[in-house]
Amino acid sequence: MASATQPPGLEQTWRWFGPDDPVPLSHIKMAGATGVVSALHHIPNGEVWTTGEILKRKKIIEDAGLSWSVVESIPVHEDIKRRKGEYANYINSYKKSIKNLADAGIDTVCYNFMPVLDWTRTDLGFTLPDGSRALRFDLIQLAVFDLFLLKRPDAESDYSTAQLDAAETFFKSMAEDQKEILVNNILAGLPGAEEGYTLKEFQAAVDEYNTIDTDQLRENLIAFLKEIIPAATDAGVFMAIHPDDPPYPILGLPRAVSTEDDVRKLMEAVDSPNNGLCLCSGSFGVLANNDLPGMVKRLGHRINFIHLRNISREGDGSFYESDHLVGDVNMYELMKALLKEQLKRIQSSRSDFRLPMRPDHGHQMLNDLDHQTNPGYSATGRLRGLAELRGLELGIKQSSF
Ligand code: CS2
Ligand code: MN
Repeated sequence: MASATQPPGLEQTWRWFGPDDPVPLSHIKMAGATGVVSALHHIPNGEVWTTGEILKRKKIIEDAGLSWSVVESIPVHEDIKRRKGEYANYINSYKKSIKNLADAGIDTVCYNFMPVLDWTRTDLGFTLPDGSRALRFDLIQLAVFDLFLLKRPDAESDYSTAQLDAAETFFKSMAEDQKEILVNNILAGLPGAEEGYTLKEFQAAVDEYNTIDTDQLRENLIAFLKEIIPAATDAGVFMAIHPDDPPYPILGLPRAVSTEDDVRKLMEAVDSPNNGLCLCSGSFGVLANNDLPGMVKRLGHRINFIHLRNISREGDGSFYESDHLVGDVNMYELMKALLKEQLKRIQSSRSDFRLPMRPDHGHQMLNDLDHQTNPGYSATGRLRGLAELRGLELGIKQSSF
């Protein structure tokens, strides 16, 4: 129970990709999550999510004894990000989807504003010393893709001489099937990304950003916020923007949500609690300058959704996804700051204190290794992550509040 001195704890949620997800709702229930994070992936990007489709998904989730806590994500059409073409129509559709979700009783929507690609990894089966498998992002492998497989014009200028040399050596050592796997990992390998591309289509999509730099992308994002946040506020929906992953420009594409300063600019541009952040510790954590507990202290009142996972930085922007409590993100300080934020909300009578959190990705371990899993979205690996985070939370609540 919430009291004046102890927070109830973050709402424990779990991402479910819908009826085709190899992890069924019954297992999510056994993992102890109460909320489900889901999206209507079958609806093409840009189309309105109808009340009928929303209610259908909601019923499936509720019949399993769970609640549809957060929508992740309503994808933002490339035309909106570039503010070209049919962007005005797509924004209208976006507003209608928000309204339809609100009418169905769903009040939190996550989204991102990364050009062309959602999150990016180069290795989807990086074996850790204990035999479990993790996701990894290797900047040299990204350079190999960029320079020798995509052959992006002028790509050389984005890398140092040492990186160019390392990429060339690596490329020469690769067998044909490894090249294919790398292309597939980057262009089509990850769940939640709504777009899939061939190399040619991908280059064409990247070219569309030739004239859009960081400032222009930020302007386009703010223009989008100025239209959707009033609609979300009217509907009572809390929007949560997910940071860039990785949090720096790749493949010549601009980035607008990588640092605390980026977030502050967005929060100030449209100053409303409905214009909020999805605090993804694994995405922000890749930059050592992103002080996550400090970000919660300073921007906590605008956090509408939380992704908790850890990473190990490998220098040069490369990293792998480490165990939830072990890595470069200080999960203890972060959890403590989040619980303090929750307590603050309760004490100031804010109604939005549930603070939904999900273990964001997990390793493939134990029986995951013999099952089909969506990369990052294993059952046992995430179960371990959630269980560890739950224990950490309990320990903090019992000792420091
Ligand atoms: C990824 C993304 O790291 C992550 O959370 O799984 O798919 C992310 O959920 C989306 O970019 C949010 O819009
Ligand atoms: Mn995330």
